[in-house]
Amino acid sequence: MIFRQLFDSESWTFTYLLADPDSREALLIDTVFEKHLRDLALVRELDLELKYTLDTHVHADHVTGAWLMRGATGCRIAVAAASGAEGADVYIEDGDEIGVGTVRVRARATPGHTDGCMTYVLADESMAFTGDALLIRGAGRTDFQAGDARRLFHSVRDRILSLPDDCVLYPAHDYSGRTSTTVAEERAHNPRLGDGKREEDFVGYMENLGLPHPKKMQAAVPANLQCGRPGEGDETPALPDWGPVIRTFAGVLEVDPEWVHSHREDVVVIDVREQEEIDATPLGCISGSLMIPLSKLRDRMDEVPKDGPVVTICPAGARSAQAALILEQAGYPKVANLPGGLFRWQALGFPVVQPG
Ligand SMILES: N[C@@H](CCC(=O)N[C@@H](CS)C(=O)NCC(=O)O)C(=O)O
Ligand SMILES: [Fe+2]
Repeated sequence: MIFRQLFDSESWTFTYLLADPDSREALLIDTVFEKHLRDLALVRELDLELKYTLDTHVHADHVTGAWLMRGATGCRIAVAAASGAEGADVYIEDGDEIGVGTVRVRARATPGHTDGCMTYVLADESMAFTGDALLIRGAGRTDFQAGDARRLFHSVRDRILSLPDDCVLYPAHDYSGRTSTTVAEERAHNPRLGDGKREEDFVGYMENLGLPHPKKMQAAVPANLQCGRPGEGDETPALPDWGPVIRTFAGVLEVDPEWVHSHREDVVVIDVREQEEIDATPLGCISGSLMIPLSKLRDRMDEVPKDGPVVTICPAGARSAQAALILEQAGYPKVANLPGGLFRWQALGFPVVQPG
């Protein structure tokens, strides 16, 4: 199985990518709205076809990226029927199986943090995605969204900690840098829910957490009840629209070389090679390029026009990626790297001239 754990440092949320290496089909558990382009980039770079987004529950602290993902990939949105969310494609009940190719998860209703929480257990019970029912050495709060500490106690004890000892548990959040745990570990060391802790202990613990409500709760819950559909006027993570531009998983904006070739007149090309390098290797350059070595770019930025599209280039497209990042961070609204650089440009049969 292809498996990745992703993290959103704003909401401390984990997103999980699961995919079948043969069919290349994938599902994403608990996507985050603001991380849409990152997750999309990973799916694209791993050459996967996203089939489902799957949310463990109606989150109170962040908006799901499910609606955006469906729009971008045509995937189906899956949520628990008991979540009350509208606009999904698949409504999951306790015991249902969902998956892609050989990667299958079975839903276990684990209410208590919310009344629609699901834990998704991999078919061989080697992994489980517990949402906010079980957190590492903790548990999701039970003071809103129909939360119920007694219910959560039984959900976790009977439906999560009853899994095999070595089942690895992946929560939806961690607030101190921990990433996973196991059933045996939580049974031995969970201070609220581990072996020997009684329901009354747990209820007392949960009634006295004293946590402030999540900052985004007022907006997040209604949005998640619509599977993350943005409201009117809400800002959505979007790619620039001045050309066929993507953002890579590395965070770099890249533009299609063919488009640059056919729109050469509209684009300022910045060649960031150092002079010695140009002298030493007769690679040629794209006609009309502005020659600004990467090492001088920060000092010579006023030579780069701000409004029009700017495309950075170097032999292999690596240092020019850094140049694109520098310009983007400096506020250039239309900048992108030329992936593959001059080598690819020439391999595509596009012309170069000798630098003057
Ligand atoms: N400070 C965070 C609070 C996050 C929060 O309350 N998270 C919920 C999950 S949605 C929880 O159960 N937290 C348990 C804990 O913090 O121990 C925010 O504003 O978003
Ligand atoms: Fe939650």
